[in-house]
Amino acid sequence: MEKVNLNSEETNLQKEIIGKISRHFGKTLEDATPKMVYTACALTARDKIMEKWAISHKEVKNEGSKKLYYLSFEFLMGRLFATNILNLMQTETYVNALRSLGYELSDIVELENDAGLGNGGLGRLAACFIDSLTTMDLPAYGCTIRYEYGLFRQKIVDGYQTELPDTWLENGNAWEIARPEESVIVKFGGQVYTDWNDGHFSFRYENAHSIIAMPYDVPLVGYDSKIVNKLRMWSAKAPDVMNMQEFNSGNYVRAMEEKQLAEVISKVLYPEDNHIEGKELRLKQQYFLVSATLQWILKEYEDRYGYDWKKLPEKAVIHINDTHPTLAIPELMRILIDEKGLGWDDAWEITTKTFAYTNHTVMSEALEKWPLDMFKKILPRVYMIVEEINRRLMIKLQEVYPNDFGKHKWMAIIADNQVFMANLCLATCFAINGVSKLHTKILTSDIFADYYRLDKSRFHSITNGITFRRWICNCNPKLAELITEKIGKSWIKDYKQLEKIKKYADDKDFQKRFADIKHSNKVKLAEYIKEHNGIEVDPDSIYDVQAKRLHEYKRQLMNVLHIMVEYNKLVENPDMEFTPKTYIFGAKAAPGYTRAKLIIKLINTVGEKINNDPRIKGKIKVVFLENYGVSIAEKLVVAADISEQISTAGKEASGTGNMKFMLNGAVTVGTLDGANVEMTEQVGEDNIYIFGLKADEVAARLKYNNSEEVKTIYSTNNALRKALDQLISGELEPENAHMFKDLYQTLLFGDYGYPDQYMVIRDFEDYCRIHERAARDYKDKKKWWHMAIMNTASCGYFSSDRTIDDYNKEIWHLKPIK
Ligand code: 26Q
Repeated sequence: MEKVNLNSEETNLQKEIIGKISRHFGKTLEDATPKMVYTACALTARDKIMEKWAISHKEVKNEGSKKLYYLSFEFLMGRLFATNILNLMQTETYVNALRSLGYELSDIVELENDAGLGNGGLGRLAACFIDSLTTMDLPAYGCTIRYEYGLFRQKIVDGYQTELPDTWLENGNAWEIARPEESVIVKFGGQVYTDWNDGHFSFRYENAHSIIAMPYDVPLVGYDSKIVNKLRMWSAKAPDVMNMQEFNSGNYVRAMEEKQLAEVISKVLYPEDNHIEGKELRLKQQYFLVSATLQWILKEYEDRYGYDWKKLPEKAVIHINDTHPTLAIPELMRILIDEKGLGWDDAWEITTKTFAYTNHTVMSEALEKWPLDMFKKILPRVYMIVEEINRRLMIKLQEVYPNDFGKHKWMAIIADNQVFMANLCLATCFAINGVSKLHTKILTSDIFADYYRLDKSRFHSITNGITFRRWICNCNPKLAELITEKIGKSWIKDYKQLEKIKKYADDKDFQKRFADIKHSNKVKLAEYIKEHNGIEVDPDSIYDVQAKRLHEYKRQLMNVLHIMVEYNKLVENPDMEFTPKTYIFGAKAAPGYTRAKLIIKLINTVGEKINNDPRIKGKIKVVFLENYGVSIAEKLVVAADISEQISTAGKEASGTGNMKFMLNGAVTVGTLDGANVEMTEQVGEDNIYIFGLKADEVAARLKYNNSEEVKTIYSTNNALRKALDQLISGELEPENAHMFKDLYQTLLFGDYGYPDQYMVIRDFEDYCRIHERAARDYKDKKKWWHMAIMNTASCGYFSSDRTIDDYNKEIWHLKPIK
């Protein structure tokens, strides 16, 4: 064991850790496994947070300030230990205490399971928001489901994605505190009876099926902040351990089955993003979360302020993260009317002042709608309320758009035997926002245009952001230190300071140090790749990374086709001028999205072929990293030279991965889509590689069939044609030449006669051109590091602190706790 001189704080921590190992596991330090050491460390950090929490809780209660409830079906938190000790300003203390015990902090943090309770951007955004809110001392609660299994674990077998359950709770969760005493009951199904009592209607609910919602709280610390917020995660429990009637009549299995059926609600996260299937269980999950959360919100309010419900909007703002928690709207109406005795108009006034809604997609297949029959069956009383909201909406629409029935139908909450969740939000919320300038423009000029015309003042554009604490301080500590050395540490909380780094963009010494940090991150990633993929990659090659969900609109397929083109050229001419490249992918595909899974197979097949072809002398390597998630992202963003942000323009609402790479000094190859547009504004056109059709050009092409344009490109672009033909020639998979036929077909002929829906073919030439430019620039080291540094320095605007500041000024109006 290394002899380390500890200060008194470190000595105390060392003792605490040993104490936890002994009291929690009944082991001595010598007998403890590294996982036990991790848990012991986490528990010591938790103690510090709990102490802070007790004080903070009292302060927040005393001040009686307005609170934000951020409802989201996803909170993609990742690991918490490293961020928690960073935010407690204790990282150094842990490094030294652990070293004295014979452990490295950097090894210990790797033993925590990711909390992967989300699919991608939307879930990670919620996690970044809660970090910023807390850091800015704004009182806020995240509200979500405590999925027993988060997003599936991806395993690549023979080049194919396979899915395994994500058993993130297997070793316990050091960060959560169960609160059984705050459990509430959520009711499903049954019948509603209407009574007429004392001059008003009342509603009786019979034969409903009750499920217990039990909360688990995760306390959240901000960076050097005063308050502790929390993430409340609801877990489903059967009302009785088992149905005693069934049990007593000898039907033991049946009794246990019922219990399992109830608990299945919080069992697993749905792995689809940007594509929706109306599954009954998902609807139940939705009602489960919102009903439990609203019961809790109203109880908190009632305990503190009594029955003056009209003041609710002054004390609580409820944010709906995409339409998934929209049922919160009719649920609040239901509770106010049925349980608190308010009339419709009063309840409606309160509801419309309490909810705000963020849209995260314009893709039609991702707009939520529910079959009426299913909705009615599972939520009979809530359905009655939705129907009444819709009835009143239709009366209003007839006034403002007389006899424009097409419009009425488009704006209706109920139409074609379906319930349209976005329209319920649009009809109700006092604020509606898009997540980048371009996205908001598309919302207000296209899919939400009719609502926008009705009342423009409700619409906001608030560009997404990322928390600097995780996405640079934690994952790239050396770069964070270098920045702090030059401009002081205030930039960590004051994003505007970051641009002070611009003056070092051409400084020789700074460039060298910046480049050295990147290089050492690349070496680390190379080791990871060697260990996990068995592939040798060269840290001096260009690391070109595309890491995000696999979706056709994100165009991983265009990336692979381009790699094939480069490879073909090298095979033909092995001695041509070529900067060595390592192409790295990380991507999960929704388990039911066959084409996306086929693209993963293609990446791996092409990779196999290229990585093992001696003719190209290792000048290209292709790596597919298994099980992409928050923790792998942390390793990738710090090591990338080039960040691929190449979605079909108009499709990616914002993107946030783009910002993470930018912050860590990668240069973007991207389309003018989502937040890339604003990244270009911030960093300047010279420091980003923009290519491809613009959103309006794409929209124009999608209006009519473009077979001719696609055909012409196919016949004139020889390199592209060759790569496309390789998909069906059997060259890639000699055993099964038809394997990739679907990809070839969809690009050239389309699913419904519309070829190249995502403009892979039409953007291809420009994409190749921009790549050539980037590779040329990479050789000019002075130029390259200037660009890289400018990216980091221009990223201040994309701090989620700025985003939260915008939300707060425009929508929430929370006051920081003093
Ligand atoms: C809904 C109903 C049923 C099953 C699944 C879903 C579902 C789940 C997740 C629908 C969509 C999602 C996730 C969407 C998402 O992550 N969108 C991304 O949000 C980011 C944050 O705003 C943006 O940056 C991305 O552009 C957007 O794609």
